[in-house]
Amino acid sequence: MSDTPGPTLFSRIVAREIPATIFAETETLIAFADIAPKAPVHILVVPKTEQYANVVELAAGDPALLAELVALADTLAAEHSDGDFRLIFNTGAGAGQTVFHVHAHVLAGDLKEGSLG
Ligand code: DGP
Repeated sequence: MSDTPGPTLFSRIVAREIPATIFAETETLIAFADIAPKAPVHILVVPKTEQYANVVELAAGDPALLAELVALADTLAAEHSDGDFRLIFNTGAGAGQTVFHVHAHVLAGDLKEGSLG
């Protein structure tokens, strides 16, 4: 969480300090299963750097990395579903963001009732 000192939860997954089902890893990104899936395919795609808290900061600070993230989301959706997917960036606590290390929810298949990431 943002006010917890030290590495973010997702940095701890990158460091393999917290186990996760990892689907892809590049020099800059990691993708793993969401612990509480809201659809048959629910993958988080996360920049390894924790310097960007949300997608607005990422877009301003490193648009090429944002483009890489979107391309990896597309690849994963093609691998794990029919290629169609939702890409959700909860931005701000009021919008449901709980981990302040930018991440995209890649959702494919029918959403669980009332769920949008
Ligand atoms: P958000 O609410 O947009 O900040 O999304 C955070 C997501 O992170 C949420 O859907 C649940 C997921 N999550 C929380 N803790 C863990 C964890 O320890 N492992 C994994 N794989 N996902 C987690």
